[in-house]
Amino acid sequence: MVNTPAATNIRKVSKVEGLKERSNFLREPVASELLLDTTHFSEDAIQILKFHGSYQQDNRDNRVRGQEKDYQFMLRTRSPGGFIPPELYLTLDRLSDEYGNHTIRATTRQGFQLHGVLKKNLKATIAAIVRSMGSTLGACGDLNRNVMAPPAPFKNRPDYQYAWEYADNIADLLTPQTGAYYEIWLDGEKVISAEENPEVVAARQRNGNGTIIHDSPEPIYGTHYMPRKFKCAVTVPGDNSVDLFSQDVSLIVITDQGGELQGFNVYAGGGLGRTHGKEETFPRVADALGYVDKADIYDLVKAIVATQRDYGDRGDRRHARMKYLLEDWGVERFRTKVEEYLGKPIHPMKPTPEFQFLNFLDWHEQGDGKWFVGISIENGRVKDEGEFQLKTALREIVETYRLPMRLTPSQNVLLYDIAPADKDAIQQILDRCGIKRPDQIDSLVRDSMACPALPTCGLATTESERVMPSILARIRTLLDQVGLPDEHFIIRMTGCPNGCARPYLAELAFVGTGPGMYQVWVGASPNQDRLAKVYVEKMHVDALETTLEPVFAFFKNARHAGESFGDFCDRVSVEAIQTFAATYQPGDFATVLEEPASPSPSSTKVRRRVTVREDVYVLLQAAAVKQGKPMSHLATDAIAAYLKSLG
Ligand code: SRM
Ligand code: SF4
Repeated sequence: MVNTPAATNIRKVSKVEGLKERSNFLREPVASELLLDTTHFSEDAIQILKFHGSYQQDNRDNRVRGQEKDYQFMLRTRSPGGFIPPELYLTLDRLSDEYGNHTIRATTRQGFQLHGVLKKNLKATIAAIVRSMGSTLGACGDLNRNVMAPPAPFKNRPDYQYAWEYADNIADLLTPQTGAYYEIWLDGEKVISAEENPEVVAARQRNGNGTIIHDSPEPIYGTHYMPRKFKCAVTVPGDNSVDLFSQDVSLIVITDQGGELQGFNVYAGGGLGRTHGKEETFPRVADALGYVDKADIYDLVKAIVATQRDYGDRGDRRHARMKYLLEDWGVERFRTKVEEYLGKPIHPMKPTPEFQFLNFLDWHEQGDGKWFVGISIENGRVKDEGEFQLKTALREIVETYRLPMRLTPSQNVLLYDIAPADKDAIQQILDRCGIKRPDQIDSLVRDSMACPALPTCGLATTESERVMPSILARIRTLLDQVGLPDEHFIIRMTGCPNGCARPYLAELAFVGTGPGMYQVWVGASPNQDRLAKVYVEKMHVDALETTLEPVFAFFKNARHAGESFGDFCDRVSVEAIQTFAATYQPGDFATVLEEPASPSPSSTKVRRRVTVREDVYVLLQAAAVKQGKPMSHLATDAIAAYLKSLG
């Protein structure tokens, strides 16, 4: 039995710990304040309201000095694996018009958000979601958040089936057990959407060496819930559509040759949030923890939760995510503690293929004769605007064909279970409503993400979603000018350093630092298994072209054949790019460029520029790609050899 540190670990606890303790398991002060005829909740109630899946916000575009803020609420669904039944989608669509801002937003964790709901309409909105087989319970707050899983509805892939099944089960295992949610929003009526798996029910009660808090309405969480938000994903070998290295816990389904589930590889301690200027906060990729048999998976998850619950930092919320426990302890000590709660050793990881970024867009046969279609949604915003009528299209399709959907971790939507006979009609609706097919969308746009930021997010320091389209268009123009047409890489943007669009795992990212200002990050891998690094601390949005032109010119000049932008930046190093940019003159991309990162053996410190004719440049470029050498090396060697031949 693990000797839990409950009292010893809690030195001076943060204010939120007291609020959780006094909330009577998430009831107060929300329940009382909801009855008041006010536009907003108190600061204390706001913290507890988050556990119910709602954030108090104000429309920051409408702030007027001396006047009350334009208070409104954001609601977020808890949708494991991004599953949205047709009834729920149609309800969300209706609610967004009746009570919200007429848009629905697919999030980076496979949920939907409504924005702009007034306090007086909160109860009706949440009740309608729950009655349509949805939930917002635990979508925010210090507990397990929406569990992610690959969205592709492959019916002939047992590994994918297991990933969804276990995403659902882990979500159920870690759902808060308090009756507060149903009491407050549904007057006590407990609406059950699906029977819980009996194994999950049994696992929740089972006491593995101190994982359970006895006689508590919350056997897994206890009175104080988690020290901070907690995020899990379940995926299959090779599929990194869930950004598994950014999660507190990621489970990888391991099957035998016959497709039978054997167990799970487990990664732990990922997380992205940070604060500018505070070096002690940082993004972190998850460590490999080990492999467990399928029979132990729920106890393993409980053991990890108990470790973070009992040893996570409850004094400083900036240091409270589980990634800091992993960082401070090291993975060995963390694993030993988890094994104590589990009561048995964790085995070495099973070998798996490399993980890849997958977006599942466009039409695919799903393995049982039916089809799914992946629709790219710019920054996840489902709306009707001008000729672009996505909200209308989705409503019409779901209403007519009663199709379920899965939201993707890249803010997109997959409609599935489409009968072959309905395919053409559905594509016609999409075409009529101006919805572009994935190959008609610039690939930079298609695979990019931006967080909502202004005007709804209270933590935004600058724009994100609203400026991303113009930023991507400018980057495309620049790439064309530099001579990198059709180049594709992953670009993400956030309005502050919290990392909601997972920028630190993008090949190129912009992280808001203040009005119109961004930190620029480069060098994460195209498959999101390596973190990016800061290239420029502060870039004004107007300086986008002057900041990126040298980087793209260097990339064009010195990349290896087929090398992606992120891999290139990582290989040559941020410092080398900075050195290169320091002497770069605008327009230099049309000349033979120097490469300070890896000088040829014969080079000296003094470097000079030589301009060549365009046709020679094109030949040089082709030869450089073929030989996998920087053009500067090739040109130097060729000129040296020629001059030598002259005697
Ligand atoms: Fe986030 C806070 C939006 C995914 C890290 N996030 C917020 C809030 C609620 C702002 C607030 O606290 O007042 C944002 C609401 C904006 C709005 O107007 O809607 C917000 N986060 C989002 C969403 C909607 C962004 C999106 O573009 O889709 C995502 C909702 C996901 C969901 O369905 O649950 C969202 N947030 C993420 C992710 C990515 C992920 O989970 O895969 C991260 C980074 C991963 C991680 O957690 O480490 C993320 N959000 C944060 C943080 C920093 C946490 C930290 O460890 O420091 C905050 C601030 C906080 O918690 O104090 C935050
Ligand atoms: Fe808000 Fe920052 Fe998250 Fe963007 S990254 S939604 S600005 S908290």
